[in-house]
Amino acid sequence: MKPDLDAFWMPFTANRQFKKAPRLLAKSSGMYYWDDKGRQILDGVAGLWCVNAGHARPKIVQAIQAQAAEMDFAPPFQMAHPKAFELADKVAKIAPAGMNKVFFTNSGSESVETALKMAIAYHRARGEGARTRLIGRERGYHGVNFGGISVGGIPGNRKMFGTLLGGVDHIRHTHDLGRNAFSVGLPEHGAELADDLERLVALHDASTIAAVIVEPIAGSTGVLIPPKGYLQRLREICDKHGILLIFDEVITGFGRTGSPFAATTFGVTPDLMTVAKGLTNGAVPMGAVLARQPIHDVFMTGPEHLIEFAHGYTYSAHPLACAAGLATLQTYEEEGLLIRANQLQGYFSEAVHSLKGLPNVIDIRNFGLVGGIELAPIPGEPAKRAFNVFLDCYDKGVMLRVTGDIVAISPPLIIERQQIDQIVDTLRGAIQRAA
Ligand code: PXG
Ligand code: PLP
Repeated sequence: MKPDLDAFWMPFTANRQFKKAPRLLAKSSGMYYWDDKGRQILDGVAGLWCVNAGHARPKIVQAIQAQAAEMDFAPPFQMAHPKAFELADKVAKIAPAGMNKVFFTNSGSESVETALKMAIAYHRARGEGARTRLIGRERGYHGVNFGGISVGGIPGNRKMFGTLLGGVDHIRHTHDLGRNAFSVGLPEHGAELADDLERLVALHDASTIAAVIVEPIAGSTGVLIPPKGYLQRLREICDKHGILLIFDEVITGFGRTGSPFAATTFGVTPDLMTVAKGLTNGAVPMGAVLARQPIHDVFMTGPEHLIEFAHGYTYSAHPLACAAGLATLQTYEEEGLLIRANQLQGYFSEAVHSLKGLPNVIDIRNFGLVGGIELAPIPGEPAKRAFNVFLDCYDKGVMLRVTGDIVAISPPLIIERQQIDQIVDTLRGAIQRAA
């Protein structure tokens, strides 16, 4: 039976285009989707950067089924259930050393709001209540809630929504085609762009700044890889001025870069870290904020019967999400998935860079199991060329993502070499046809 498509106002979708030619997914397993007509589609983007272990993994499916039957919901305020503690403990164990406090949310957007509030409240609790300013980065994506779009730097996600949060500023982004086009792995040039934070410190004074939030690799804006030494430099400047550093690892978390978190891969430990997506393999919505112990401890004062941090969601640490998260981490561990991107990145890198020289390909960038191919826009019609490539690939049985005129690849971490070839070959054809 064909559903009536009218009522569902689709998120981040060209609704009218979609409803004229719907792309309906009906089933998933491993590396594949099947559409409503039974056509097989290779998943080149892990759903939406989240299905890191591949689809419908048996342990995760069973864990969710069993949990739904055993206990559907437990209130997370002043009550709890054992799996919440178990999952927090397991997440802390794979996190960068010292990031051992875990606050659960239901999405990346909620994780971002939570981390921003934690940062401001932390300074206030320490007696530096003037540190309220939040610094983001141009082209950053931090979800869609008001805090997230305020520190975010994607104009299209901001311009419709008024004045946003006050007291926010942005450092420059690191995208530099002039110096870094077709870099393999980390770009050479641009560590000095971290010094842009010094400009904002000079303008606002460090005593007014609570935190800086960046994605270690910017995903949603089109796969921007940090220049060599950039994140280290940002960490040093934050330390120098007592500013908290927040890494938004919603995409980079859970194996995308070849270790559990990009913080580990790049050897830079933030103060707070936001995660979501891969935490439950996308099977149940869940996010989290990881905090360094001393940040948490600042809150743990005052009368013991009083709530220390006035924040939380009805569905924080939802039992289904916790069950899915535990089974997900177990699957990652058993199959070595959190480091598998390391083993495959050489092959993946050569494959995506083989697209160099095709018409309109103006940059290719990659790290771990994430790749971005930037196309020259059709004059006067920005975003159309990449959208055509996306539709063409989908038609040929490969699902990718596009943002503006950039094509993103971020497959499940279980991908095999010949599936990497299939993605790249399909993309090659589509880019040629879009010329
Ligand atoms: N931070 C980052 C770094 C993200 O990538 C979020 C926060 C928000 O997470 P939720 O779960 O609220 O969506 C994200 C999400 C894309 C795309 O097309 C990327 C995301 C979401 C939707 C689309 O690249 N990332
Ligand atoms: N709006 C109303 C009226 C509510 O009562 C609540 C929660 O109790 C919320 C919003 C927040 O919902 P959630 O906790 O799911 O984020």
